[in-house]
Amino acid sequence: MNTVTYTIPQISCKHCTRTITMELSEIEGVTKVDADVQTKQVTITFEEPATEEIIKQLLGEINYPVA
Ligand SMILES: [Cu+2]
Repeated sequence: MNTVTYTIPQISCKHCTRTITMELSEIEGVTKVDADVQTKQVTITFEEPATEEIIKQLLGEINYPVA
C-alpha cells in the first residue's frame, strides 16, 4: 500500500475535488482519495496494479496536472 500527496494548482472548488475523487477512484488499485480545496492537495492511497505514472497521467488527461 502506497500513499502519495500531490499539489494540483487547478483545484478551485468542491466540484474539482469531486471530479478528481470520482475519476481517480475508477483506477483499479486506488483505495482512497482525499482532495482538499484549501491546500489544493490530493492524497491518494493505492496498491498494484495502480502506479504513480497511471495516476499522474489520468490527472493530466482530466486537466488537473500535478504541479
Ligand atoms: Cu472547481
